[in-house]
Amino acid sequence: DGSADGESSLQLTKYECQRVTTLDHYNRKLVEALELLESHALLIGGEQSQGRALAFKRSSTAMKGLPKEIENVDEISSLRHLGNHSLRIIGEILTKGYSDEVEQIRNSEFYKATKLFNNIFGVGPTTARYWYDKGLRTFDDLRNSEIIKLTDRQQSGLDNYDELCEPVTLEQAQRIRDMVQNEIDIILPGTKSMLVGGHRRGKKAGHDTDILIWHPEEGKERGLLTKLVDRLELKGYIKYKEMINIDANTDEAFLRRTNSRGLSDIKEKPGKAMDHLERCFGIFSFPRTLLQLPQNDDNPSAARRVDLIVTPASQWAYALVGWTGNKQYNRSLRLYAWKELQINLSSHAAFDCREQKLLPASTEQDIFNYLKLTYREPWERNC
Ligand code: DCP
Ligand code: MG
Repeated sequence: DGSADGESSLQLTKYECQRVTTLDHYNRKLVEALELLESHALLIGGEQSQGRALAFKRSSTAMKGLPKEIENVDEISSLRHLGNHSLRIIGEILTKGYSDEVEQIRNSEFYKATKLFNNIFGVGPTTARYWYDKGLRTFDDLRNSEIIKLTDRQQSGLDNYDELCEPVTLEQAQRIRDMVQNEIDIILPGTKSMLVGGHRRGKKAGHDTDILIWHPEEGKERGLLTKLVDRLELKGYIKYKEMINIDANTDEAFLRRTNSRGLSDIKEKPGKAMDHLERCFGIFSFPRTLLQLPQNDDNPSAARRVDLIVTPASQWAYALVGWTGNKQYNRSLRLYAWKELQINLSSHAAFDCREQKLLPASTEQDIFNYLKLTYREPWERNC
């Protein structure tokens, strides 16, 4: 950033989206500790803790972005990405191999119980903390509790907990995508689908399978998701599902999101542009053969989390960037776009607020060009 300070100190770009961040990096132990602190801060909750969580996230992504293993805290003390707290933790780990604070949190009753609850599909930090405050600690406590009522989503998450903890390998995700493609080939020939999320970024194992679906001819995708889900349901593949933003792309729905001057919500401040993509997410149940798992006579199928997202063709490139992620990459991309270029970016579109115009894109490369960023491959977006 212009400040050349004689030392051989390490440099990092301001925003994560300006860097290359791959799954492999040099500072695993430090990143693990900072990520634990981030997750702990989120579980504590409240505005202040959320700020601290973001600071830990910024520190951990900085460590992931460094080109070498850090041996001495002086090497990174001039980086503006690291706050005092993070620097102190890093220094401690570098000098004695571990951090007292991190280990204390890791072994605390609060962290263990809330983390366990938070791992259940449908349970966010607020609910995890609420249950902890009510004295609950284990799954048995949840099942036997008379003071709490699980939502259908949480009940389903709890019932399928063990199978949902099994990682979804890339091969399994590809087979699930192939199966979905076969179904949409029957429903509407010409429809396309691809694996997005962590698997597209090169992860060999994910917590779910994210599939983006579209038809090259705008509008043809309408009604598709409902038909697809109906077919999957008939096959017995769906254990629990939630459909959101169904028919979000009908003309009426689009007009409802558009104010009187004809400005849709993306023309406002960033963050206001919600994701209106049609989506079905839930817990699916696949024959073990489909997943190439060893046969189990007691249980012929295995539960997996699946996200099916449908995008109109005109929004495909933006939906692809958004659903490829990762989450922090998106956050930095949107922040950068707004702060540096006054462009409001979402999973649907980008709106240039200076020029007062939408920026149509047909490839990811188009979007990077608009944003004046070097193109990053999906596996370089793992911050
Ligand atoms: N996404 C997002 N914000 C959210 C949820 C999702 O930006 N609140 C985007 C970024 C994610 C992508 O969607 O990378 C897929 O979401 P997942 O939760 O499935 O995350 P990943 O696929 O990246 O990781 P995992 O391997 O845990 O599934
Ligand atoms: Mg995923």
